[in-house]
Amino acid sequence: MHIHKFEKIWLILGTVTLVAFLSTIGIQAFTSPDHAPPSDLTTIEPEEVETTAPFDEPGLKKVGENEYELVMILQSFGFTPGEVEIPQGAKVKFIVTSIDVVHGFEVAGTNINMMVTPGHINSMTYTFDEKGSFLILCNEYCGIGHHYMSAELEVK
Ligand SMILES: [Cu+2]
Repeated sequence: MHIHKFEKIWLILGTVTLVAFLSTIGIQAFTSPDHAPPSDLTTIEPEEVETTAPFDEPGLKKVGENEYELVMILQSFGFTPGEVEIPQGAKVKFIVTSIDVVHGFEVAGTNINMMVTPGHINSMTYTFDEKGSFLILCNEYCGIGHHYMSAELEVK
């Protein structure tokens, strides 16, 4: 069987590209920390969120040298607490859950973005290197008042 020279080149190029891309995905899946298992494997009884630790005391807690935990409850149509002040340079672990329906937890301008499902606890860590105000918003349509659902995060 005769294969034209250009066709051979394209076949080799296609095969090499495919192997390169699949290898990249394979290597990344096992080595990149960004591909850790999802945080929401921890579960919670949605009816008992407000009486279960750490959600019985929502807010910012200092857990180490410039390290904080921010516990937040999401409900239609707001966040508890609704305003948070964080010192500049602090490493913050967000721990969030929903008491009613599926909400979104996004800190605009950062890569913090979680889908918050009732019955599950989500967490994510982020370091705020620069001062400024950040808007926390719900980015999953959760009902008629969804567009009012936001909170303020101030890095001082
Ligand atoms: Cu919403």
